[in-house]
Amino acid sequence: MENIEIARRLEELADLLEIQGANPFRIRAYRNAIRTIGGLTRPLQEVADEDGLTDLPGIGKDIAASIRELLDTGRLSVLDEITAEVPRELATLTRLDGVGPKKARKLWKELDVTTPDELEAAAKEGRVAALAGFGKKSVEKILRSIEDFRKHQGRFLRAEAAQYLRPLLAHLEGVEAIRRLEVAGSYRRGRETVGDIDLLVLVEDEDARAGVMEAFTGFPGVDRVAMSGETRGSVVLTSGLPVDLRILGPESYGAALHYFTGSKEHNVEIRKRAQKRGLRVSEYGVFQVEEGEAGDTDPSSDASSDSSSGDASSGAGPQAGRRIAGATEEEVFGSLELPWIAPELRENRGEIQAAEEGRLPALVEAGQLRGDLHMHTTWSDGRDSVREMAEACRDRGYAYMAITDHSQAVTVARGLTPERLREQWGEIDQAREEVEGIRILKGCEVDILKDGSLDLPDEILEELDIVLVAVHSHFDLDQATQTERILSALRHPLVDILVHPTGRLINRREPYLVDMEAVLQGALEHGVAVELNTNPRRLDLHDRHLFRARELGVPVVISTDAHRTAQLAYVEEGIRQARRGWLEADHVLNTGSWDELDRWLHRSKG
Ligand code: DGT
Ligand code: CA
Ligand code: CA
Repeated sequence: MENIEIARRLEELADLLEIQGANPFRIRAYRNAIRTIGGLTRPLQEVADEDGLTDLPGIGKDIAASIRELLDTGRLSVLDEITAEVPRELATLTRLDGVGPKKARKLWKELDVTTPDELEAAAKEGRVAALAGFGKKSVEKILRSIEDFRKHQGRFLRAEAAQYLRPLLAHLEGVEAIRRLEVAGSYRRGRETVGDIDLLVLVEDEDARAGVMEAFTGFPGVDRVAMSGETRGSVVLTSGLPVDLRILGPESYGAALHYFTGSKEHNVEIRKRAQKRGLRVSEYGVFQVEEGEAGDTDPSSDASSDSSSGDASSGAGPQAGRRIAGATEEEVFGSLELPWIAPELRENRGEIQAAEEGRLPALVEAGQLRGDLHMHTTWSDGRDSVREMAEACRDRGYAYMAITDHSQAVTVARGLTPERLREQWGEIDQAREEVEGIRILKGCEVDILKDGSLDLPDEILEELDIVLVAVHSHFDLDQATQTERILSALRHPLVDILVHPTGRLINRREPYLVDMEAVLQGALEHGVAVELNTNPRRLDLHDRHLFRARELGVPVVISTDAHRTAQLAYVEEGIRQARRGWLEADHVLNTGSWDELDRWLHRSKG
């Protein structure tokens, strides 16, 4: 069982205990343990085998025993016990914005509400507003978050799906008959969330197929098998993640990889292009349309899409005609006189035309980043020290980095007053001496106050090497007010980067209402860069806005917003998103050398 799954179960347990009204110390102990697990870079199994779980901070004997039980059996008996008393769905209810454990308990005890559907019905009948502690405003908020919940239900953060998937991939990599193994679908295109996983495997020997299918459906992490055919299987993992597997032969592997990578919209455009050339593209290959055969009349409907057997060789079926390509993706694109197109671009946003005209972007790569310009330490809500963050950045090979703890208004994150910030500089100076080979910038993530002014006085901002600004409160202003608030921060002459510009939390919180076009224009006018925050829950800016920033010439900074050293690895998520936004190294400020960055930081602002 993966760390993240264990953390999930413990989180569910803590939520249910809280709803039950259990001892707050016990609940806090679980929450601390969950935080510890979140920060681990090694599998818990390994910790359990080598050092013992109780060596970890915040993990006592009882919780260690729970983790052991999960590792050994996949079950958690305390969770089973409590779900006999407290309905399990209530844990989901606490995830809704505006419903904490206390409110969930009240809804359950007094209205017998346990699911979002029941809550919605009760709210619409006015029964929720009648409860003590639920005002009209909070009911409206709850109704909105139920809508959001429905929109996202069943979609996994890509980064989470990646963790759930890892053990299955490792398992399949050990199956001898499998020559190639790739994840297609939205996952390969690098979307921030995925609905399911589309796995493709190349098996040369047809007789080996059954064994491969068995290895797939028999994987211990499979919760249930939805279907299992000769070339196609479908399972749901214990994490709830659905996974489809398709077994392919060498002649059609590339065509299938292209087809199942999608997107649907990209595929439709590809089929149109094929049609114009007297070709037909399907998941089996690219075929010459025979004389007298009309070919697909409607490229948006493809007869071949879900045939699982591959038994379609008669008439004008998907494998009729002379095959001219199919073994590799390069071959498929090549048969349509196109260069290979990176999966992140395959959203039908002009990539086929760009390919045709030879102007596909040279997409940015992780290795091109020279530094990380947004991170926290123990001075505010981070977990590691300035020095630890500096060493970790140096170990990643960065030339520069910025320490950017919160400013005073963000009290929940223990934001820094001017005095505390000055104190921190002492520690940064020390780290500069002790950690060689990396420039450490003194920065701050300065809160944009409700009226658009900044949370720290200019005297102190002037002394900083780099100034980040962000919205952390008053998310519910109307669009004109919110936009103006942010624009006034951009006009401030000492501001360098607007971070997590839309404030969204994927599947949890919608972006605040803001006119991003006006914000990007403002950033351009005032010489401010915009951040692509690579926290997998944020990925903010998202791809369309990155694309627009590129068009306008607003520099983008890719930063992790790490709150511990392990989170510096979030950069991979961000790179995918940047590529989906068509960004090249030149569009990204922190691909520049230290001299280039230094020059930019000393630019004169418009
Ligand atoms: P997801 O799973 O919702 O995150 O998104 P995808 O893009 O992975 O979609 P999925 O899993 O339904 O299908 C995988 C790919 O297969 C999809 O990107 C394109 C291809 N595909 C599936 N159904 C169709 C279809 O009806 N027509 C076409 N042209 N392609 C399809
Ligand atoms: Ca999919
Ligand atoms: Ca699928």
